[in-house]
Amino acid sequence: MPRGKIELKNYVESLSILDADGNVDASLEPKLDAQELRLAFAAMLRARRYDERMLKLQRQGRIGTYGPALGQEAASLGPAFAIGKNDWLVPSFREPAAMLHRGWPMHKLMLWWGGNEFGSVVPDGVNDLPICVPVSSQCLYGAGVAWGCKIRNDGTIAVAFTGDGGTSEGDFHEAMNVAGAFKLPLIMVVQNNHWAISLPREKQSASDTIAQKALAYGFNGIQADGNDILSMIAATREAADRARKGGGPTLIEAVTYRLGVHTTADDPKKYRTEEEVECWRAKDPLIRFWTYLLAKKVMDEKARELLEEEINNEITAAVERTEAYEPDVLEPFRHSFATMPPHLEEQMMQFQAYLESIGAHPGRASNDKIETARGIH
Ligand SMILES: Cc1ncc(C[n+]2csc(CCOP(=O)(O)OP(=O)(O)O)c2C)c(N)n1
Ligand SMILES: [Mg+2]
Repeated sequence: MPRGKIELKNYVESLSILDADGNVDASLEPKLDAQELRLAFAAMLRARRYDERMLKLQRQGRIGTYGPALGQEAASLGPAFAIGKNDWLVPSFREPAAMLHRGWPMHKLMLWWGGNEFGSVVPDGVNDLPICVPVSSQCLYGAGVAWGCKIRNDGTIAVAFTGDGGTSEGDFHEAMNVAGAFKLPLIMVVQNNHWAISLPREKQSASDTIAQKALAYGFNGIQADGNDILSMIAATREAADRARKGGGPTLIEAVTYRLGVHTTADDPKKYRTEEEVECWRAKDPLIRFWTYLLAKKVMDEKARELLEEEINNEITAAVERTEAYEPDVLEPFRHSFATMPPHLEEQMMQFQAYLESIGAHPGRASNDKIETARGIH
């Protein structure tokens, strides 16, 4: 065989519908009625205010380390908004907008960040996996869930989230490979927020785009403006339609920016400039969407005020509920087994005796706590 050329399908699409000033490209505008538009804005605002409060709670020592999602509300909400209740969502930890929209009560997310494993108990009727921190593990869970959807053949699909840093992990590539080879109904959303802690996107990968990684695995990739909720909804709808029709997976690269710290344990001033942050602050997804809604006369300032008040009340009630929860240091013993093995029970008793000897909160040494926790709705 002489030397030749193997032609490759070698492009990815890009999509931007609302520009940085909130002007819409009407030819690409997804179909959303006024109620849906209001709902999407409310969900983004709710996530933003939740995020702000969480940062304050952390600074006050009332929760543990927190990883803000400031500026990534559209990238995370769009996919959740575009899929159905029976579809599956596999979040990482920067998707509060998606999770709150899917039906996670706010206090559950707060419990999670407070270090309480009951924040991982999925609410009844919500087809999500809990918050998951190991970078890129979400990709394999997503592929597995999507495989389940395919076997069940019930028309459902899975959406999994990871970050730009996540694309350097083996898990991402294994998941992409199996998703392509098995034509799984998976939407792999990569929130390219330009940073993986202190590592910039350009040092993460030599690829021009993250979206193009899909091509090597035999499926579609699209680079969507992740700070534009309309682009994220449109790109996900298209990918979901394809997946439901048996057309296989899609990789959506959501181009966004982590406006805040990586987590509260991080100081980004050490590795990035204020000018860069300011440049992205001007592309704030909430401001853009709000400008669009005002121009469309779908909402006005009065409606916004009411919404702000409603959200503020919800957050305050969620904080109260979270803080009313009495921590029990014996919970880790009870968490791993439905029925505690005798050796673990013995260790728990010893630990309880120790706690009592030092006058610490002894917890309750019974095995019914998990059931009680399932009652946390
Ligand atoms: C397997 C694994 N390695 C390392 C970490 C520590 N860690 C947490 S987040 C993070 C960076 C992830 O970057 P990216 O995927 O871009 O997501 P982002 O934090 O920007 O949302 C790292 C290295 C981890 N959680 N899991
Ligand atoms: Mg990142």
